[in-house]
Amino acid sequence: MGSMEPDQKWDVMLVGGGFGGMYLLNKLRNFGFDVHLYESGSTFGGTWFWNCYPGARVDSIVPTYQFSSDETWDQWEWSEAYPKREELEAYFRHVGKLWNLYSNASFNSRVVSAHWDIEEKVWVCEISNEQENTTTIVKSRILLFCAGLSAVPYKPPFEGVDDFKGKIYHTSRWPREGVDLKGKRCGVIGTGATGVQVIQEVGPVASHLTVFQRTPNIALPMDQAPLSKEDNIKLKKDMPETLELSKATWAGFLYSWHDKCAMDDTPEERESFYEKLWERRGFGFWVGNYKDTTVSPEAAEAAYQFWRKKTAPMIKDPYKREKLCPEVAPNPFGTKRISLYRTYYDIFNLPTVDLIDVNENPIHDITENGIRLQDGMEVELDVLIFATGFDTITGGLTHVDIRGTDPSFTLGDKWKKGCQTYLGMCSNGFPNFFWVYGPQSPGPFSIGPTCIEFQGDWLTQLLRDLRYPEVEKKWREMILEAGEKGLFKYAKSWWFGANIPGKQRECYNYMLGMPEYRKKCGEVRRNGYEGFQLK
Ligand code: N01
Repeated sequence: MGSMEPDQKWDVMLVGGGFGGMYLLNKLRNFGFDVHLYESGSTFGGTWFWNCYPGARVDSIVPTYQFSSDETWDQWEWSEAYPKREELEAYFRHVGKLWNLYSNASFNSRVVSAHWDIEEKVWVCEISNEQENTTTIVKSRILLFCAGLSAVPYKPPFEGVDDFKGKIYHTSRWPREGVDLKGKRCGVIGTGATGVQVIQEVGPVASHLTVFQRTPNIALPMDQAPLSKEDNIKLKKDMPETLELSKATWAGFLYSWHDKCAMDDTPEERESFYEKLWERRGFGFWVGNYKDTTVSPEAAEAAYQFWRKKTAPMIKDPYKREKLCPEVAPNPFGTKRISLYRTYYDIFNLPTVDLIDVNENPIHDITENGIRLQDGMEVELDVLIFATGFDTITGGLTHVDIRGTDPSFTLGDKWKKGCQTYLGMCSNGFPNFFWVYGPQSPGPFSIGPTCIEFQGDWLTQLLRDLRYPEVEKKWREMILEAGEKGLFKYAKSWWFGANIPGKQRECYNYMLGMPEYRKKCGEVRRNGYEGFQLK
């Protein structure tokens, strides 16, 4: 156990400094909570801090992918419809300063355990600072995790990893100072959203790139566009409607499923509808498609074959074409995370880029020179990049030693046979413990900030509504502390309950004077009658 921060006990402790942590820190502090945020990275950003691989950029369009409160977007300009992570980091710095969040946040601080103290009714949390090699113990009445969906990278346990003489990087732990890949023989395992982005960047600079694909990505063209000053003015002008619309749509995008089923239209009508969607680019061909696209096998197949017809001609080599756009859909269209590409398919036309289907020829092991495949072929590499994703959704909670009222098991143990939550924000047996943008929430099926702000507002209201006993406790502590001062406590007076036999002897009065009392009551009123609730 590490050292205990003297008298450090928060009302609310936030874990994670991305959209969720920042939003809740600002919100809860404004409502008078004594709140502090712990982030394992060295600044705000969350997933955008950690995922600093080449080519990382958001694939949700910016009017929706940002905080909604006026002051945050009013003073900020985006340079592209889908900004790079560097721009997102600058945005988080802007909001961190604007909301003055830095003073209530500790960085390089990873929460490694959180145990509920049944006697004291607090969470006792161990925080590790890997840079300084220290651990600290902090207590908090409420624990609120904002670790997101992608906190814990996944690296498949290939044999021989330690033998490799070259460099190995996981995209989510990419060195912040960057890596020079020019002239290097690179291998990328994984073709998810991250794989697509990293392949687009590595392909043109590497002397050779080998992509190890298990499942082809059904990627759609990104409707990227530079945003001028005028575009930003228009975005701001439209913001109130944009926010209204994104609250009303299925995933928080600015479009929703079409109100028809695919087979309600004739083949010609369908073709013309698909063409229109395709022209718009972006995720429209997914979540703006016929409403039964992810429900009806015929609808999914029709969408897939249209996608294939558009995509296949981009790839010259017939082998790569069939691997990237197979005749038989790898999954029903739209049922696995679709990505947005800029140059992904063109990259495979470079003579220096190879594609290996690991279903056909699986990775056997990693050798000192590279990757050995099942058939004995060895792909020699200088750099091996794992774009193999995360222990997604639950990892951010289950990889922390979180123990509730029964200390014999962790939250991860509880969920081994299936995830159990209420409203996707809390789990029975773990009191005063919540999370946003996590298991059993709309998380991955929504634009991050849209879901986070809704859950953040809901939880803030819950904490405000339920904290009445806490304000009462604090008021009592303050009254008793003031009563201890001076000599009043020595007098046998009714002020201190001394006149009634058996009555509790304590201070029954506010002793700091009327001006202070007026000030305090004014403060409570200004904070929305903090601590009051009418039934
Ligand atoms: O991870 P993934 P990701 N052998 O799990 C493959 C968000 N995101 O980091 O598909 C060979 O999607 C695996 O193969 P398969 C977004 O929500 C957003 O790409 O399982 N291959 C897959 O191809 C996204 O969905 C943005 O068959 C192996 C890949 O590794 C989520 O993060 C950008 C393997 C992992 O893909 C995760 O995306 C990036 C093995 N043993 C990410 N094990 C933007 O906003 C795994 N794979 C842009």
